[in-house]
Amino acid sequence: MAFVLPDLPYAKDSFGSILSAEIFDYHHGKHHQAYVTQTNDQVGPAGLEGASLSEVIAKAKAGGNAKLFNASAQVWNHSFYWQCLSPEGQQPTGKLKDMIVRDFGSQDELLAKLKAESVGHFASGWGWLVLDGDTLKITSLHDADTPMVHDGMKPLLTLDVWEHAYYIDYRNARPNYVDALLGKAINWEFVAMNLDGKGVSRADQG
Ligand code: MN3
Repeated sequence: MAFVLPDLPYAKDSFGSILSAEIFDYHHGKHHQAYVTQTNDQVGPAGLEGASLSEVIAKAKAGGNAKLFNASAQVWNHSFYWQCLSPEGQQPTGKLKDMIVRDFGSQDELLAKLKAESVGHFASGWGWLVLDGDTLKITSLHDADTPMVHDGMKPLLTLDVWEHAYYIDYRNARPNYVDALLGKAINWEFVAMNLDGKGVSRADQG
């Protein structure tokens, strides 16, 4: 069974000036689609027909198949990223809010650290908020690398900091893109749901 491009969980024109419909046309419709196509083209030759997306990622990593790892991990990373965004401007609440205060001191401090990590990440990659045991941690990963192949990294929230994620709307100004998303466009309900440690399953398929 071939992997598919998941639908966006919102209308592509619902973010106003934060993210334009045009950026979704390219980022979701072209970039994410290309990773899906590249993955499907390589699954058969790699002997992984019928494996789930997360199994393909794990086996490509273990087998040193960098080309398939990069394509398949990017399918998963983007499927997760879209769900981390919301046009509704939420705030963390409940257990997640308590954990943020416990581990970072305040929500502002969490956002400042996630911004610094994401903006400071050299070249292409992803900023991450992950769960390590019972502790919230901030990190970033290069290129297509993904938390599921690292111990102590249960995915909670990601920011795509590849240039293609922001260049149409923000040109080179990665800090403005990160500020806009963290300030106005994070789906904190989705982040809180991932505290169950099952975040990988929410962007898996097959
Ligand atoms: Mn991207």
